[in-house]
Amino acid sequence: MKLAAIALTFVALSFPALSQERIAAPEGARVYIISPQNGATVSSPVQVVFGLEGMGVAPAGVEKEKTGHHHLIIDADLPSPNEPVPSDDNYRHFGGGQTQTTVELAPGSHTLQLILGDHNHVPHDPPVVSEKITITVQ
Ligand SMILES: [Cu+2]
Repeated sequence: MKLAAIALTFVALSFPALSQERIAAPEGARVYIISPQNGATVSSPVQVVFGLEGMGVAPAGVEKEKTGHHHLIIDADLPSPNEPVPSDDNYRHFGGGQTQTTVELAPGSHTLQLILGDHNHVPHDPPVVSEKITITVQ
């Protein structure tokens, strides 16, 4: 039993992402969508501009205090804060440190939300997330 606990501790220390270790977000850190505005009617492709206050942007893989990189959540809910943000059409990573993007969206209603991730793509503690906005693509 004790040996198993030691082994588990070793695994957790060896793989920080698996131990669900989360980096503290600085007080007052805020991420927000500068554009488009909530409720806007736009045409595709849609330019989405990311805003960040109280923290800096660093590329994925670069461990630097009070930084992170953007993830754009399209038509989906917030991911688990305890693991790396998923990577698919609904959860897009901007690990190069980008602060804007252009997305192709089908006509209709869509939601957009930002969540910051650390060098391991894991959300901070507490998670730095934007308001979820709804736009209409014509
Ligand atoms: Cu990421």
